[in-house]
Amino acid sequence: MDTKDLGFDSKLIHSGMFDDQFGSATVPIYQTSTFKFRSADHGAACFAGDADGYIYTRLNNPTIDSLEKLLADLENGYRGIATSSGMGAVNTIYSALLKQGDHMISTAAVYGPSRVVMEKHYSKFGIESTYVETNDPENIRKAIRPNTRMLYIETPANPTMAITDLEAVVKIAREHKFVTVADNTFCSPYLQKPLDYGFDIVFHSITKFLNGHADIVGGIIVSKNKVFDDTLRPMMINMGCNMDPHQAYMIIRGLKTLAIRMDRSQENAIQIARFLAEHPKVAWVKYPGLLSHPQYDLASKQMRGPGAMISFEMKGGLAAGKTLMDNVKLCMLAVSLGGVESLIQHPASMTHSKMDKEARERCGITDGLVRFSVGIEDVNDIISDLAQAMDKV
Ligand code: LCS
Repeated sequence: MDTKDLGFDSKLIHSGMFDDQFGSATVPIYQTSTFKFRSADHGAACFAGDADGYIYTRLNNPTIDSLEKLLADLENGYRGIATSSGMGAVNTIYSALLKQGDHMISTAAVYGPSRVVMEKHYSKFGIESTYVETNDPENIRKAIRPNTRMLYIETPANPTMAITDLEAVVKIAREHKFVTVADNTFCSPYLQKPLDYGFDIVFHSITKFLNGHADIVGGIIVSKNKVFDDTLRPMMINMGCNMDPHQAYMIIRGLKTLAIRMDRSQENAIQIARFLAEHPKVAWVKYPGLLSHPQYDLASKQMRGPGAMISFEMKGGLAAGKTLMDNVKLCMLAVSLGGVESLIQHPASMTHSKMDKEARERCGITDGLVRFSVGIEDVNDIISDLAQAMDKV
């Protein structure tokens, strides 16, 4: 069945499926490291790319293929490349598309390790990078150098919730002919599809909303065309950051409920954001579904909904934030995000602690910032939990 024209929710159930010999209603788990060739000629043809056939799971595997096709359908792309983690996806992209002497422009408040690995490790190979507030496209123009080859954005950014205008930045990148990459982890393709705006590559930490159950670490890259896929895939294979087939199965299973999970966590998030915005101990709330978000209109234009991630600043700064986190009971004090369970964390001491304080504050990650990933629990229970923890502050 051609699934390309199905509605998004139908794709979640049917894309990537294939008929096995027993008529399995789910994608079977091919838990094997290697595949038998029918003959020497068949093996040779598989290696030459002239025969349908699998070789070795680091290169390809039917269960992983199924996930890759499913994500390509969801993102309206050419093909997916599954990786062992979101950082596996980040490193595949950096390594495959940048070379010595190249320069990359990126969102200032990008996920900490995506920046750290570039500044600490890729710099050793002569790759330069500049971090700007990409929520103002003019900052990108100002950062362009003759050797700029890539624009790498995260929107909404983790954890400032700053939004980058997909249409506007693609226009700049096209004028200057650099590759565009979007980290779509905070939205999932249910809420936002960067390839539809002309981006070349979109990727996710699959660990988050896509898998949705806090039990897998993984990543996925989707390219808009074969040329990018042909450049990225050998890098993933040769770096060895492939996914395991059992993980791929679990993610396919989790993806079936993506739409209903996103809808419920987003409904909860809207109510929680309003509760926080009115709370006397909260200095401000950044949530794309609140009119107070400086880019509310842009978010409404390019995102199908405001999502389930909220950032807020406690009036008492670091101490107040820590007291809040020490007192939540239902909401888990844990990093990661995008699961069915509500997770709360403190970026300055956790996800972004490896950034120096000055750079962190320059991109809006203040000491009192709290990041909240809203789950699908009963919203009244979440609000009661936050309220009792706020009382302790
Ligand atoms: N991109 C974003 C936006 C992320 O939030 C993360 C992980 C990654 C990439 C990397 O993915 P991973 O390798 O972990 O699958 N974010 C985390 C966070 O906010 N807390 O813990 C991990």
